[in-house]
Amino acid sequence: MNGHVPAVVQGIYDEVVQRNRGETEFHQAVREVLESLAVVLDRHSEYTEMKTVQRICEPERQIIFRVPWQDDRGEVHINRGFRVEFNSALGPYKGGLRFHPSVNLGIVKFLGFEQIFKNALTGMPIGGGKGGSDFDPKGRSDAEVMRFCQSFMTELYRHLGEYTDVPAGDIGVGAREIGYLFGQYKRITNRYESGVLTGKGLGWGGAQVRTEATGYGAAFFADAMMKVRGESFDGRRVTVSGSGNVAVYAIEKVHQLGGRAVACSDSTGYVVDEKGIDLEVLKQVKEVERARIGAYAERVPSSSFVEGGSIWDTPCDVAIPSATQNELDGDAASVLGRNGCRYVVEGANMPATPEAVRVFRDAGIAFAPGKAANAGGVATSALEMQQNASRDSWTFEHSEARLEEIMRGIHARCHATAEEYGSPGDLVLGANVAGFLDVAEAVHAHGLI
Ligand code: NDP
Ligand code: 2IT
Repeated sequence: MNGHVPAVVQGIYDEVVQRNRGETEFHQAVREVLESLAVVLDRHSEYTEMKTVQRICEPERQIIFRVPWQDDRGEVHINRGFRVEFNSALGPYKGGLRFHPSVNLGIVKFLGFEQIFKNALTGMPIGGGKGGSDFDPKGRSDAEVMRFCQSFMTELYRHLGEYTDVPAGDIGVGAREIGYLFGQYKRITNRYESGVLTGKGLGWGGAQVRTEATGYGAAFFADAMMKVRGESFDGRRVTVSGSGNVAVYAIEKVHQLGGRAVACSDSTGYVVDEKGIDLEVLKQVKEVERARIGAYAERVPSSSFVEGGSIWDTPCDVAIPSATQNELDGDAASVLGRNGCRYVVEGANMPATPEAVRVFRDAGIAFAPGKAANAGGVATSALEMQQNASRDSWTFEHSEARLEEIMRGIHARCHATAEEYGSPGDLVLGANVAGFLDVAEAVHAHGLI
């Protein structure tokens, strides 16, 4: 572990590594939280006595299952499905499903662990969980994706329920997949249980602003960070990695708040457009055609495509990494700093490596961790559950106002908690401590379970 950490925290970390061999992303996520918790354990001996931290580090349930399906040519494929029901102290397990070839148990556990504290920060009654599969949706037809989703849900349904476990989207899972998953759940259970999945289509139980929520929320969070320093998005250059659900709507809100997003990416490379990314073209390329990012540059003369390479070489004032974990390392962080970047706001989950976060700290770059800055997605999922439970649907304006209020509230709480615990401006510590305190209090109240 880095920095000074008391023996008790080091011991908990060593045990997590020992019990979860090879799950490096999970170790990384646990370590980052534990490094913040020494100050809490100093004030709460009951959490040490009752091994509250150790219990939170151990998932309540981990489900791994076979997902067989047939492609359009009749070839049989076997994928692996996961659902880690991490913690239900604050509500039913809640968190997305990721379909990406890199998915393994360690990645699902890191995401589920982060989700516990993120969900607590939203102030909504939701526990933490995550799931997914190593299925690669790229290049697959709608019919193949549908058959995969049906096979996946044929096992997963028995573990779900609006009061038990409520999945949503993540990488590779959007409205199309949620539709197929919901259809199969309904068919097997013979129940129209709207609240069992979030991110549904607007015509059948989905909520306004859920599609936009994570990206909009990250931009609202960045705006709140700037306001504390007497600054704003006005005229600022912004780079946003990825060009999926989070990135597209982060860019949209950045533009609405007066900033100019000049670059975005996918796994093939990045585009730079000094005029500001044209969202109509980006949405057409990514949401409608599901094409590669190079297609943007073919259509927009003011832009250029850089194959491979690092989007973080593009000078900016604000960086919003919104693709995947560990996409921004220490070297990229140094380049950002040298080019004058002042704010880094995580739209993705854990996109900055620990080395990158250290570089930001040393360079005085304001940094927001994903569990705070990207909480707008799951918060709006909880609003979707609330609307489903009351058989109501809110307007776009009302839903967006709620989202903005929640994001500014999370920022204020992380900021205040960092001050209260002696690390002013450290939003990593503020988010970890504030989220942990809510979860730990509930865990403690429920007795030794
Ligand atoms: P999408 O599948 O919509 O988009 C993902 C984007 O990131 C794509 O542009 C993709 O490029 C790129 N990407 C993914 N994996 C890699 C990789 N290994 N290397 C390079 N690029 C990659 O996912 P989302 O936008 O929903 O999710 C993005 C991040 O935000 C994830 O970390 C997710 O956990 C997090 N998040 C998502 C929320 C949501 O509501 N959707 C809520 C909170 C966090 P390509 O298409 O080429 O693979
Ligand atoms: O990482 C996340 O917070 C998500 N993928 C969204 C989870 C949700 O349940 O809306």
